[in-house]
Amino acid sequence: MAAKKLDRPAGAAEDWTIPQGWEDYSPAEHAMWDRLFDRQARLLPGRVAPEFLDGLDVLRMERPGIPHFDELSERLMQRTGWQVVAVPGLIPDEVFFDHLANRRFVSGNFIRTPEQLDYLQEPDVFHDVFGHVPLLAHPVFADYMQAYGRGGQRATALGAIEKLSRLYWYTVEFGLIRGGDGLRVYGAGIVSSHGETNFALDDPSPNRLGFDLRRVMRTKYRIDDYQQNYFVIDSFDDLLRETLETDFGPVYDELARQDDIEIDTILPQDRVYTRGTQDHVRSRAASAPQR
Ligand code: HBI
Ligand code: FE
Repeated sequence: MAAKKLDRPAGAAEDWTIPQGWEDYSPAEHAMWDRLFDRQARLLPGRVAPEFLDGLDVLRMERPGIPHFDELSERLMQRTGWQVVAVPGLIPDEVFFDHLANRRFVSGNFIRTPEQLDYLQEPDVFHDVFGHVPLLAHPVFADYMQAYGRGGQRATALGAIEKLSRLYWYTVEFGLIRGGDGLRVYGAGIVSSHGETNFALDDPSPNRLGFDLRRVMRTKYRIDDYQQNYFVIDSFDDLLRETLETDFGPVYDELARQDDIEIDTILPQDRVYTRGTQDHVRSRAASAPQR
C-alpha cells in the first residue's frame, strides 16, 4: 500500500510490538469501545457471516470495555493457535507478514476519538480486534490468514506485493460471502464500519462480482471512501483451497503482462451479482471542491 518509510518508535521491540497498556485506557476510551461494539452488535446479525458471530461468542468479547489482548490470545490459542499482539500503528509490510506467518495478529492498541467515530486512517483497536479477530477463531479462516503471511513473504521476494495486497483488500478487509439466504459481509473493514456494512450489502452503487483470484489481483482499489467493487466468495473453504493450490510465482508473471483493471470496470466474464449505479462516487465527486 503506502510506499512511505515507517520509523520504529522508541519503546517498540525489534518486531514492532509494544505492551498493550490495558491499565492505561481511560473510562472514556472503554466507553468508546462499548459504543462502537453495541452499534455493530445490533446491526450485524443477519448481515454478517455466521462464522464471525460464532467467533465473537467464543472469544467472549461482549465483556464491557476494550478486551485484554492476553485474554483474547489465550482463548484464540486454544481454538486455532493464534495470538493478538499490540503495535503502535501501521508497521512495515515485511514485519506484518512475518507476524501473520507465525499466527500473530497485530493490533493497534489505541482507540479512535469521538471525532473519528466513523472514519480514521490508521487501524485502531476497534477495527483490528472487533473487525479481524473473530474470524481468527475459525480454523479455515485462521489458516487463510497464515497463508497470506507466507504469501506476503514470497511476494516481497518476487516484487509482487501490490498484486497480493489486493487479494487481502478484497477478501480480509472488504470481502462478501454468499450465504443460504443472500450476501453477507465478512471483511474487517466492513464489519467494523456501521456505514459500510449497510452500503456494502444494500446500496445500489457498488458492483458486486463473483470472486476470481487473478481478476482480484489485477483490480485497483480505493482507501479513501466506500469500495466501488465488492467480490463475493462462495465459502471460506473455497478461498483457502484456491489460495493453497495456486502457485503464485507464475501467476505474478502472468499478471505482469496484463493491465490493471480500473476500479469500477465490469468484464464480460465477470459473475455479476449487482451491476452498480456508482451513484455514490458520482455524488461525492459533484460535491468535492473544484481543483
Ligand atoms: N500494519 N498494523 C498494521 N496493520 C495492517 O493491517 C497492515 C500493516 N502494515 C502493512 C499492511 N497492513 C498491508 O499493507 C499489507 O497487507 C501489504
Ligand atoms: Fe484491517
